[in-house]
Amino acid sequence: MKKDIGIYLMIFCFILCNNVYPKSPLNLQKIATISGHAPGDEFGRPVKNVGDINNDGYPDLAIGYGRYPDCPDTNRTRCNRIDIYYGGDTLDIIPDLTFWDAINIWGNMDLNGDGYIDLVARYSTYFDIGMIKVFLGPENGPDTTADFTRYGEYYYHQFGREISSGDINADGYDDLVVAAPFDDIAAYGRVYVFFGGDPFDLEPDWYYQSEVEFACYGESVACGDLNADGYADFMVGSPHDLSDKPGRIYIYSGGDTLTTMPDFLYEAPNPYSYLGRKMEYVSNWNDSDYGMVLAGWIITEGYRTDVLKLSGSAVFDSLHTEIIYNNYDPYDQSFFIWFAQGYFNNDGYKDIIVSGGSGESKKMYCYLGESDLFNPDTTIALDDTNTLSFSLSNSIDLNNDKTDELIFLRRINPDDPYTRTYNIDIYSNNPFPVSNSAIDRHSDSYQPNGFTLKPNYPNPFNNSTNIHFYLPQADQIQITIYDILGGKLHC
Ligand SMILES: [Ca+2]
Ligand SMILES: [Ca+2]
Ligand SMILES: [Ca+2]
Ligand SMILES: [Ca+2]
Repeated sequence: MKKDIGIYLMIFCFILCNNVYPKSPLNLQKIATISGHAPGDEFGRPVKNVGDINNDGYPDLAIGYGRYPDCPDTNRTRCNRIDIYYGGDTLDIIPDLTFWDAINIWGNMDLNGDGYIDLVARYSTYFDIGMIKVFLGPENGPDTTADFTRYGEYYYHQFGREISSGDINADGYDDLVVAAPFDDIAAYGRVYVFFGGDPFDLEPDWYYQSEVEFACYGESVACGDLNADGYADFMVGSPHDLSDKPGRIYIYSGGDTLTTMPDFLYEAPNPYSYLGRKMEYVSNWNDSDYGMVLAGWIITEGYRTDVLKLSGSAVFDSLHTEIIYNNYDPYDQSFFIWFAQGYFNNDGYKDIIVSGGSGESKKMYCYLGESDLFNPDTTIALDDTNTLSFSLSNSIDLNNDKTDELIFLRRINPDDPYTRTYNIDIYSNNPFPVSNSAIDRHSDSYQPNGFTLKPNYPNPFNNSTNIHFYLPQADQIQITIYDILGGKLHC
């Protein structure tokens, strides 16, 4: 009997200890505020982590204006503008590079395989045809002169409204997925894939147009490896915004060639679900080799927002789907409208933060990995009384210390269009210095602290490849190349 009690106690303790096992805490501190230019300028649309575009080892942050009042072209009273802020051990909050008239920008991709991050930006056109420009990243630092330009095909096509990238055919070059979810006929929606290469070109290698009217196919797109076969897969959301049909997620498996037949198709169980308006690919969740897709939708009953969780696996037929209800606040209609993933505390597990609520009750639901995503580990409420309204914008490791910073958009006087102003607040679990004066981070003046060896490019390669390295001072060096078994090949 005594022994039995001991076992029960052990089991009880195991359950209890398992439940109260402390995760590494999230202790966010505000490290910087970047203010907009003028009331009503829509500062903070968009906010993007574009990757390390000036080749100094620190990821760089893009922040846009939707209605900037002081345009270089004086015929216009408002224009779009996107600024890039270079990351660093000390952050300065002075823009380093400006893309005038760009509505949105995407980075973190190398389309021509030269080891330098390339940028793709979206621009407005007459009749909302849509246009994108590609800026290949040169060795001597980024520039704002476009290398390629492409327009949409139809009026109101909104070409470039959403863009994603990944190496879909696993040839060492990132590929570009570009959506045009509307048109002037019946909003079928069309998505294009442009394979990367050297030389790169902006001629589509794959496209598909929905056969269903008002499908808005491409209102969201995402890219990533769901079945861990080394080929990035791509996903297309088709929310049927303009009809009563249920929303859909199409998944196309990456490979050496692509077909227009999806490898997996998920349709929401209810009409007016708008599944596919918003979609995120998540890598490395709970240390899994397989990717995961999260997609927001509306459950008609109660008009509440929930999330479809689609977990990757080796075989596409058996992709596992679950519906994540917001148990914390079942009537939260804004759940999953804003989203960020990254390494926010210091435990090395991928974390997810989902924002929800509205106005004064705005909350951030934090799922600090490892997590099943059904119950948040903690919630954050950043709103100040009455005048402030926060939304989560993005994450980026600005000082490259393996802890991602969280970027929030703060609106002051959000209900008054004449005085509404916007600030960007940067929070971190590991604060670092911020300077109000400009720090020169151009790559030609970059002095590395220590030895850095960059990945070779192209990779794979035939008879030659380039290997970049940085030294803190000029010195004699020796490079030795080993094969995968550790045998010395070349010196
Ligand atoms: Ca950088
Ligand atoms: Ca490149
Ligand atoms: Ca490729
Ligand atoms: Ca950091």
